Amino acid sequence: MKTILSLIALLILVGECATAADRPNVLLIAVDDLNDWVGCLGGHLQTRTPNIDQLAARSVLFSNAHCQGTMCNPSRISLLWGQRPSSTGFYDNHYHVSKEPEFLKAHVSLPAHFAASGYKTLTAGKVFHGGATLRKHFHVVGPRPGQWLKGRDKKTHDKPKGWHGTWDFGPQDYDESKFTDHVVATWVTEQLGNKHDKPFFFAFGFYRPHVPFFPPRRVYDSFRNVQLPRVDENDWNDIPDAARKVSMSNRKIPTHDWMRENGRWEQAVHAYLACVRWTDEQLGRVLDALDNGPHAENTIVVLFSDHGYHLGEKHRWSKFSLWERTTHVPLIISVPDGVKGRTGKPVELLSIYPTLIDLCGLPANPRLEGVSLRPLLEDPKADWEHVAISTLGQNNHAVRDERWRYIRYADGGKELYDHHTDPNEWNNLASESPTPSHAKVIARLKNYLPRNNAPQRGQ
Ligand SMILES: [Ca+2]
Ligand SMILES: [Ca+2]
Repeated sequence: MKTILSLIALLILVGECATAADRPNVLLIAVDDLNDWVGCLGGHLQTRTPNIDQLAARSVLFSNAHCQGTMCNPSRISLLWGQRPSSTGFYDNHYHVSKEPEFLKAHVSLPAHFAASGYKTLTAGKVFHGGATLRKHFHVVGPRPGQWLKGRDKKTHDKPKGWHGTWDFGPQDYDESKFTDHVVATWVTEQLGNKHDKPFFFAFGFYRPHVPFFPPRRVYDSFRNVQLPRVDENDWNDIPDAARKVSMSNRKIPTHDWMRENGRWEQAVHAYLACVRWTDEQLGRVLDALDNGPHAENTIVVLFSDHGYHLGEKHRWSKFSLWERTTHVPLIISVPDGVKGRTGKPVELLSIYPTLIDLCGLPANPRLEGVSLRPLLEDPKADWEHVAISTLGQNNHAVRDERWRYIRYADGGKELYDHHTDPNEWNNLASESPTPSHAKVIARLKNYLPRNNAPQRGQ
């Protein structure tokens, strides 16, 4: 009897191993602060991203994807733990999960979920913001060389005092192989060329185009006569006070007036475009390694940015807003032998966690607040009843559907934009007394506002 039980146990074990071995690998690629200045999204006519575009061509491209937190830390916590900022209470960059042992005990991160399901987990570069808890989530931790290379990067030195230390932009002249994203990409390519004894969950992140916008001079010089984004001089006349407050609170970032008065707008746009191009080159190295390596046929690839970015649009810079320019992100998912296409249905980065465990056949996590994107991966034209919600600070939210953006601030301030007629969000249709049809849109979208309203952690 004992022998039979041992045999059954062995068969179950063999069965489980066979199942785990058959599961696809996952390559999750984060790009920091990349807006829709990507060829396949058409955000800037001069942007050059052939590698992102090639990945999109063999994937499903989500052209109406949005972040949940509107800066690095809350966005990445939301994505990696599968909950909204209004549930996690992580709304800002200064306070990380590593300071919350109870949160870490009570919630399972995306990589930890894969590790618990028999996957080998690897990481490099910027995936978590901060990263103090990396070893709890990944078996193998590669290089994380930092946002910039102190001692090598050449500062421009003419920025006002009080700006965040990373705020700088301009070409750099040292050896390209020393640039942080090159170092990360090199390590990733080596890992992708290796055989692994288990399926892998591999999450890595590029630092550019986050500030400092420091690309190699070769790449910088390949752009000429850059075009500036369009701005409506009177844009702020119809926005509520709360919008001014949340988007211009002291973030130690340049004002648009400073950029213009000091003649630096064009240089910053130029450097950002060059950083996007440089990052795309590094992505190309990684995708070549995947395509030419042993995992080409059995790896799900996901590429996303943690939030968008303003380069003067709506008279402001950086992230930290509830407007399209901040919330809209590239999101591309490639499934082996999967459907290729493009969808404009509103989707959230929050869906990455449930989608990946769905595609890989892993157990559900009841804490997740997002929905799996599998229906759209199988048919990009499938019916889709969901909206995308973004949050900035406690109880300020934006709701995006296929056509509209509705913003509701904690003090009751409102904005409504019609993307069919106003893709730049210049005309606030909720400013005074909305028309009956606009009031109807607001009433409908209001229903999607999150029910949770967690206090900010770390206060
Ligand atoms: Ca970021
Ligand atoms: Ca306006």
